Amino acid sequence: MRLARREFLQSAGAALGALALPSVSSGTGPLAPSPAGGSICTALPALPAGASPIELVAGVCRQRIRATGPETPVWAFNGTAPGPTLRFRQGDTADILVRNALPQVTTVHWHGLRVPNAMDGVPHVTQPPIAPGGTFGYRYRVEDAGTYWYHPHQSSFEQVPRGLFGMLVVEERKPLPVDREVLWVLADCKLADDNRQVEDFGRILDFGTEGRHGNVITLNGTAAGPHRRLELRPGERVRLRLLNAASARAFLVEFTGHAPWIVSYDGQPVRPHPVPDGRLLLGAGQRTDLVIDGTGAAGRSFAVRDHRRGGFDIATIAYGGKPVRPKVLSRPAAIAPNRHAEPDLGRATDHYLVFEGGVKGAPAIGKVDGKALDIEEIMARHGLAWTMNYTAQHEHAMMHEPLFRMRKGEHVTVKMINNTDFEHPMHLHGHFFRVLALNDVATRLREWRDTVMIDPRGSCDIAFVAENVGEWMFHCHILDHAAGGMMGTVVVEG
Ligand SMILES: [Cu+2]
Repeated sequence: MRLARREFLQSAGAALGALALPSVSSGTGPLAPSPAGGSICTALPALPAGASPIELVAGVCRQRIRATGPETPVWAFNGTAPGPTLRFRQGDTADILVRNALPQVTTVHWHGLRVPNAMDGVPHVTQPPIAPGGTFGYRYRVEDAGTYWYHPHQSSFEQVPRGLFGMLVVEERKPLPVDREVLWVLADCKLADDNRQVEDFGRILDFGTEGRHGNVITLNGTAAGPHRRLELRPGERVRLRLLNAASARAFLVEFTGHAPWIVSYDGQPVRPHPVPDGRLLLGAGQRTDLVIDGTGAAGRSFAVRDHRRGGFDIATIAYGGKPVRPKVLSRPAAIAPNRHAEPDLGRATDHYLVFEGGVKGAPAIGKVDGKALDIEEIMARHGLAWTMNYTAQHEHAMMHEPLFRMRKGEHVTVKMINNTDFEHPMHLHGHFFRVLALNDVATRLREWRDTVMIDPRGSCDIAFVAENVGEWMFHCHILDHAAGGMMGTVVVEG
């Protein structure tokens, strides 16, 4: 049924928007482009809200990123970067038609969602890439509530920083009681003086170091800075859904003057707890939901600061208006968890992943296409810079040998050992895992995640039950590292 529908969607082409399709229970459809005139799409029409299927068009547009000077050419979904926020309720069916109006092939991956393998959006592994002018229909049940995002998995080191990313929110059946919800997508882009994007994607220098960093931090698609204001009323409680969509950069965010509660990591609820040391580490691809209480008085303002950029103020929390309530609320209740099979460590199969390489790396040997080479040769001959379990693989190579195989229902631990001088946010598709230990120190909350930051020369222990059948990517979410060899797969056999 699903396949037949997908084939139909793929063949339906341009006339599809006019056809009466069975409605899906998705919430809000695509949002209209920004009314401020900041985003002008030269190629794509705006789409009506509530359309079914939701249509996502990846195309070439212009967007105001810096406040002054010309607009910036970007690649974006439906004419805005970030693309429209897709909202669903838990249990909905997502029915999304992706149309490729880019000059390159593409795909869309639904980061974090436990979708059937064929819907995962990985070129050559789960689907053929979508050709320019082509379409692909994604349809899956949205099982997990939380904060997710979508982005291409094709040449993601170029397509994501050009602007192809958006947030995907799945509302809980019983939402967390707050006065208001705020969505922040942090990212960066690399702009020249004339505001054009610097098109230096795919440099081995970036692949082999910390990845390609932009020179402009963006918040919801335009330049971040103290002029970006989050207006709060005294006593107000907001839920901030925070996503790092940068292709390489990590953020270390402090909400000065405030004590936010962390209520979920990567969409998975945790016992509400204060931000450790007051600074929230958000690696590439990660999300954190915060509950922020308006503890300030009217007229006060506070910086939201990124300490990874030497104290750069991303935004300002500014107070005004009448108090919402006389006294600030106490610790929020925990959000109901998503369904997770609990890994039993006593009967788990143990696996390991060792990462080596990088330009400052110790001498490392790895295999490329079956031949053992040292890392300098791997860089010079193959344009790759990293190994996973002593193998460097080209992105989405057809000949991928999986890192390891599991049977459906198998309980699994994975020890990741980072023998490099760089941090790596490691992302597993199709599953969430418990983070058991970082650098051999047990985590307090054993939180569920889909992307975990591993320190330079550090390690991480995770556990999960292999529930979702298929071949799944396990890769670094510094997208230049993924393209530079840190891109493997694991297989769950049915
Ligand atoms: Cu990495």
